[in-house]
Amino acid sequence: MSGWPVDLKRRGLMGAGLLAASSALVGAKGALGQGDQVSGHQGHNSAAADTSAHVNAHGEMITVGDVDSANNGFDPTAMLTEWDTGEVSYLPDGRKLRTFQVTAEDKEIEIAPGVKFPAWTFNGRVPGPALRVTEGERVRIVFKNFGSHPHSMHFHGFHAARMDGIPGAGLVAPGEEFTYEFDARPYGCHLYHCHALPLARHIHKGMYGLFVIDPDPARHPEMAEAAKSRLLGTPENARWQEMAMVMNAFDTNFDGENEFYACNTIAHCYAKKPIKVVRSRPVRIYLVNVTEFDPINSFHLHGNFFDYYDQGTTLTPTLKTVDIIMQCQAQRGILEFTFAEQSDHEPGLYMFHAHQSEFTELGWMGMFDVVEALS
Ligand SMILES: [Cu+2]
Repeated sequence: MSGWPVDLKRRGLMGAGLLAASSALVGAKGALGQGDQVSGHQGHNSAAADTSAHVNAHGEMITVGDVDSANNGFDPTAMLTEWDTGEVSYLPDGRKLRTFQVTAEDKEIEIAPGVKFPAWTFNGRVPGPALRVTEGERVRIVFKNFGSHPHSMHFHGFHAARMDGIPGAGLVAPGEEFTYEFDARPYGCHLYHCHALPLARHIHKGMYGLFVIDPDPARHPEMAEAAKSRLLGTPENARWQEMAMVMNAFDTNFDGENEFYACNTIAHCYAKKPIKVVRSRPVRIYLVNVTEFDPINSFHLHGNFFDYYDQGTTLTPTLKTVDIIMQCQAQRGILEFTFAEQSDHEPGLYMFHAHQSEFTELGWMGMFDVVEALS
């Protein structure tokens, strides 16, 4: 931290409105509240006027301009529904084996318009691929380190000590590879991350991702319907609008404090491009917090309430009818809600964000665009 001018610290940056021109943060009022902030939304007639007013009201909080997703090689909107289910084969005992290929590589990414971050990535993206398997399957991850530092994959779940991804148990030197293997248990919403030292730096650089284990309905006959609704590929699951969200943040000047916050890496991405939600279909969010340097993060939904499954390891909610949950680092869970049941849920924009206001202003805020049907 020492050696950095105080104005480059995030609070000085926000308070003084500095760097408005050279970085992406909005400090100058003249640049704010423009209708083209939501240019992708102009065709949405019923909410267009409201949208403009809403953005005007909040415009001073959001970044100006667009991140080049093509150059990054990943798009936060696509990321919401991109599940990596690996390659399926069968073991001699007939059990399903899912094999994943994961690489580590150094890669500069753009996290806010014009703001580059020297990330360490899994499969070239931050967060890494959202790996999804079914309870009881064998999971095999072939991990190759093309990066400049030793890295690993540490999975939250049941596994042997030698598969732990800590130094001495699957830490991989540059140019080397290691195969992690274990059974997928327990079902839930988990994560994986690099466990190389120093830990905070390796995680903060971008080495993490969702690891979802769907429940096997045959193992939960008393809750088979709930289990089927969670199992990717079933008709019961297909009616849900499922999304993968990773709350993260970036310390762009390496002073041990975050300058930008986001859900799926890009500051304010879902504020500028609201997430379409069909009103008649329920929503399920797999959410994990991997924010380093701040003890907690949170998710708050406007105009609605949700049920929450802490860690996703139960088929009944651990919290019912709440509109905010908080997660410490590595905590995760499943949110379920619908806009179909309340008559006052007309189509339109419903904000979601961290309820740490500073995180919101620095990038962790988005919108659901509730529509009657996809156009
Ligand atoms: Cu690492």
